Amino acid sequence: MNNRLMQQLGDKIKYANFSAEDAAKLYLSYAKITKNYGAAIRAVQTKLEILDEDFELLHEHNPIHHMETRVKSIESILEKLTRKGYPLTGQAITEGLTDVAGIRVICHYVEDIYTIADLLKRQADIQVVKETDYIKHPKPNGYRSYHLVVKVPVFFVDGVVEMPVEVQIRTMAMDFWASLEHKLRYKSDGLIPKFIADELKECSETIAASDLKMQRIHSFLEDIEHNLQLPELVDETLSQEAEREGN
Ligand code: 0O2
Repeated sequence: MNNRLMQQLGDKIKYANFSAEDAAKLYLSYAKITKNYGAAIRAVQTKLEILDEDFELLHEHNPIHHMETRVKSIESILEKLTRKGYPLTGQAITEGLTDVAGIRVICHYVEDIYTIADLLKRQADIQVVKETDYIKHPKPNGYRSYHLVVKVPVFFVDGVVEMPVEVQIRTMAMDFWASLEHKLRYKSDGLIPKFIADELKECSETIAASDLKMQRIHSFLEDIEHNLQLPELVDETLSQEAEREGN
């Protein structure tokens, strides 16, 4: 039985002092973890979908382009527990990690990120555990995103549990950058050559500048729509803006 479970956990898990019995226990915990954290993801995702729909009705604009969700893989959980010096147990996962459940919210514009974050944070049953603004304060490598860890109540058969969910909110452009950087880091075992790292950083800055320009154009178009001005005026003002910026 234990050997079969060990096999199911896969060859990737090669930790010293990790017995077949530990593996079997963890495997059983992981099945429950997948179910419970999956439920927490659905609870937060539904909130976000409702906010997006309601915002669209009120403002004729969907702040959310799309969402991606995942329960952290068992390999990734074991790697993180080991890195943090926690025991490889189900209890350590639920008590020590806050990113087992993850939702990535991809927005159209930078302003949408803050709109969605604020609307989620102000909900009475949402408890903000951690908030990091990597947009106002990008990481040294150029990573930009808005991170929230929230706790949401999930009603199980045995009672209610406040479950943590990590919500990463970013624009499509920021997501494009982060995906490539993640892939590069993964392929190069974390050691990205300096010239590539420099180029990535430059790309991140270009992307941030483009995000701001797109935001300005979008806000401008919204103003026009609300003020019902003539299309010729739109062209004129857009070209004036471009001239001012030397494009
Ligand atoms: P995965 O596979 O995406 O889940 P910790 O979570 O304890 O390591 P902290 O400070 O809470 O530390 O984490 P932070 O900085 O908020 O980052 C958590 C997640 O954000 C990461 O999860 C990544 O998904 C993403 N992230 C953070 N920094 C970068 C970065 O420089 N590049 C990219 N592409 N993504 C980043 P994991 O667990 O690393 O990976």
